[in-house]
Amino acid sequence: MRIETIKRTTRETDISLTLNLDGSGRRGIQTGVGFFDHMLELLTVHSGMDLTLACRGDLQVDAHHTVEDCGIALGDAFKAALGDKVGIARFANRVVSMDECCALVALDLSGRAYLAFEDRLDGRVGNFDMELVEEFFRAFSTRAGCNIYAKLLRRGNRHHEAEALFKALALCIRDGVKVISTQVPSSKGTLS
Ligand SMILES: [Mn+2]
Repeated sequence: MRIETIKRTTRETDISLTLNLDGSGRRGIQTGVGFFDHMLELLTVHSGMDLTLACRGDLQVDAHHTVEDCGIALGDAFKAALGDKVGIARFANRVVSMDECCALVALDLSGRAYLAFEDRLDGRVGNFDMELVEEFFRAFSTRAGCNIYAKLLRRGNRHHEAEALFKALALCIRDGVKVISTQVPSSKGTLS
């Protein structure tokens, strides 16, 4: 079973998270940041994972620690749940349009952490700073040990930009974690 539970407590956030890679989009997400909850729900639904996540963060400061630490916890759980990666598809890429916006994401579950995030997002949606989209992607890729390339092919409304990026990442995860063989998909024989 590719399931992992993480508890992570710091002076800035207190997180409980359970992730099932082979789920059906079931979710219970509460971070205290409405727009971020919306993005994590999209990520869950479109990836086909199950995710329960409760975070109590220092929102009196801002949403930065909450978003970053949820990315860390999700990345840790994802890496642990993926295990030895035997048989996974590993590579994925998706293009997702969202009204006037369009996002491209490529994913390699390589074991190496690298985020190439091509756009500078700014401004706010609700109490969510758009620059936190990149922070989340970076925290996730760093801790999951994966390579993510993300680019908005067409920009527009901030809500749509974030949504297109999260949906494209979700679909890449759906494709990348799929078990399609009995081999580790690497000429080195390992993706650890
Ligand atoms: Mn929306």
